Amino acid sequence: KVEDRAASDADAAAAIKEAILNKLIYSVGKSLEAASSHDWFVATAFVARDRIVERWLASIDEVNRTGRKQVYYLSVEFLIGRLLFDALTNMEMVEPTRAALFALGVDLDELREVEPDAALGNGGLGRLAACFMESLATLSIAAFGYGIRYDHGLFRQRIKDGRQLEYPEEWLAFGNPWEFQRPEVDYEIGFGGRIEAEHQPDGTVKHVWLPGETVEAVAYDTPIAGWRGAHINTLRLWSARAPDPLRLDKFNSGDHVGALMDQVRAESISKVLYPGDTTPAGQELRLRQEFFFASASLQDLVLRHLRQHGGILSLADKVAIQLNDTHPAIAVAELMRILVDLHDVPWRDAWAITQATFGYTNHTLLPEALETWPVPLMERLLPRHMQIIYLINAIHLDQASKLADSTGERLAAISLIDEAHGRRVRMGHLAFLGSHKVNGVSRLHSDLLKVTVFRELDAVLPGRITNKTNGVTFRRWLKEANPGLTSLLTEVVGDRLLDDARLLEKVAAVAGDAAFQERYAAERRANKVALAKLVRHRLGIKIDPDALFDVQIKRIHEYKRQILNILETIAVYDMIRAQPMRDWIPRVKIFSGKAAASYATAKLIIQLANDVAKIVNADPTVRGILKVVFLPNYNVSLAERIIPAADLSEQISTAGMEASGTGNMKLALNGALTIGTLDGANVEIREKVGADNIFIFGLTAEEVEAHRHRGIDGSDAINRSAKLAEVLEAIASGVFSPDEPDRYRGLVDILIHHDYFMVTADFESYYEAQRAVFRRWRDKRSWWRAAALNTAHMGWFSSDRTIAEYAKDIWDVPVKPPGRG
Ligand code: 26M
Repeated sequence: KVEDRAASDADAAAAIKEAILNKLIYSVGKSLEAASSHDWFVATAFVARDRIVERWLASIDEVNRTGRKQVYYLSVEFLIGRLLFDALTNMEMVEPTRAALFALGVDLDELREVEPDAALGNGGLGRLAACFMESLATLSIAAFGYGIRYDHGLFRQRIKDGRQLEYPEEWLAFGNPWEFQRPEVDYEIGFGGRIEAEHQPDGTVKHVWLPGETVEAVAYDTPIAGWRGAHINTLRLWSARAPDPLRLDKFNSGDHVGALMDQVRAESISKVLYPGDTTPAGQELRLRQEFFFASASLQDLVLRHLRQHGGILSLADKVAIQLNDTHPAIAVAELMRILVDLHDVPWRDAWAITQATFGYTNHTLLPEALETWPVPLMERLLPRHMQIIYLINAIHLDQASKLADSTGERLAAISLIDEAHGRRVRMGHLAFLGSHKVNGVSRLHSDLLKVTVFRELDAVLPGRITNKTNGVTFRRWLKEANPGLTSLLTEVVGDRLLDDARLLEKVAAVAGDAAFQERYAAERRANKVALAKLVRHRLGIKIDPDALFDVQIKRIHEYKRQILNILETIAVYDMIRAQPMRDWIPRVKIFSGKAAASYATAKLIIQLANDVAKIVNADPTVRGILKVVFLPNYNVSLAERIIPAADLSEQISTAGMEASGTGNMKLALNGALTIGTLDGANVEIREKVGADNIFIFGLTAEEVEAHRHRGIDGSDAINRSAKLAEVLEAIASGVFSPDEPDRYRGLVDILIHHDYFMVTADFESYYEAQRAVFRRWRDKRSWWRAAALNTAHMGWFSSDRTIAEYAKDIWDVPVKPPGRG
């Protein structure tokens, strides 16, 4: 048996080696001698892609033959990262490919680093979409992801003199081996123009939209392989083109720039990802992006449905469309236009089909992040959609006004038009009305939806709001990121670990076992050594792999409270300076994350972290007991390096403000203990891992609300905490910015007088929780037991579980779990 296995592995490696050489020569056009790392990467990617394509075509064929229901996931962001190891892992090709390349004198792990990240997303929302695509394929659900093929993904971050600088991102500079351009799949997307009303003989009116401008959407397809390659789905991203790219008349008359104007205007739509993750951009171009991809996607799926099933009236039986936040919410009006204007479906039937087809996922409660568009802008850019929205609203308000307890105030709150801020269309309300199910992304968040943004809509349309707690794909975030730990876990739970993540529960039985703990800790240490090497290489900072790695990695935001973490860092720094010879426990504070370019306070927080790092790391009295590291340019690939090496996971948002979090899940899965508030999915993580194996502190969501009612002045909390007062005084007086002592005055003033995010209110309890972390860390047996129990109990947070719930409760499609054979 063992010999058979070895022989077939050798055969597999030999076949892959031949295939790679073939690709290198005939598809890349390079000789063995001339090939660069990138050439080898492309050749290897092509070999993996070939295997995927075979199954892809089979999957498409199967779906067509059976005519089963299709899921469409509409997302303006897909934060994919690299794809090579996703492809190799899920096609079960990693080891033979490694051997094949080795025989050619090439190191697979070196090739891995050559691939640029596809960073077509800002943070959690975009990464969730990428995890979902993988789980959809893993569960053999027939699904498409629809999004935008941005020429430039999220900006590249550099830190200069402690400050963030943004540079354009160039993921397509060397081509993209994973995608297939489909020039024949293109749709016209209209903007502006006017409506013609044609009176029909039967007394009805037919509306014809005559756009003043059109842009073309061209499809680019990337196959997404599920675990063990059983099913392959398509990620279809749209790129914008001008219908008439060159105005020859202008060119010939010498106006060379004017000749290209239309092209530039059209192509600007898919040029760049908007970099704000919670502050709506509010510009016309953003609305154009949203309509562009929503319309192209709907045209595409309606055409597919008509080809497969003949008539439009069966749409809701065969199609489920999930709106990833409100960014594609205009699709509700666009589907109504397609049904009513283009297919003559009566309004009432069209509305029933629309509602039965759409589901809407909300990802944030932050008021400033809820999308609204000015009515005049909508009227100018999408005049027919604006009419449709008015009609949806009129019927909706009419129905609601007949309810017994209807008041003017209630009607104003549920209206699609916000009249209080200069007439704006509420996209969240449109998505809510147009969907049969609306979900939040953690239990707490879904509960809060019902008492905050959608309070009145929930009263009028009860039962529509449900919960779908987020999850992450364990193929990427366990196996690919942490292969050593995964092997150890597989020994314990068996090799069906990635088929059924709940098998991880078996790890609980050995979590207290000394021999197991030793091996678990050894895997973790190897990851820490690797991260230490990366930090040394990139920043020239030496960190001790035996120190506690305390990690906060996420977008920089006031509500995520990186500043609370920095305040505690400074408090510890002060203590070490006061008593340098005590037996301090070495600790490394690791920060990584980007700030929206326009978010001045977030950028100042980055600078503060870097300034504190500079002072602390250079202080001889600290002697390396405390190190502070800010790793620039946080992205998916860097996350894959940091997460397996983290001991402590900082999830310290103001309670009630982080919808879910997903980094929290990846970190706990890989054995970091969480220090966190009762916010987002932390609440459910505590339930699963047990209150003894997580460090919870701070105000609850309810208490935050009550506290805010009493006022948001921080002075009282500061007066009660000498430590906090001392830290704030140090920052404000320029201890960390000697070159510009007033640099952080404004930041400190916010905390003293306008502490909306409750940093001062939570400081003491956070500080105490950190001390509890240290006490636990001193008892290594207890620490590793808790870490192993975190891994053991995180199985529920697999995105396979999340997607299975969507399939059952929202989409009504069957799932087929993966498995051998
Ligand atoms: C809007 C307009 C213009 C430009 C950008 C945006 C925009 C982009 C992303 C607004 C919000 C965006 O994302 C919100 C988000 O990422 N929410 C996060 O979703 C995760 C997945 O559900 C949760 O885990 C996080 O808690 C939540 O913050």
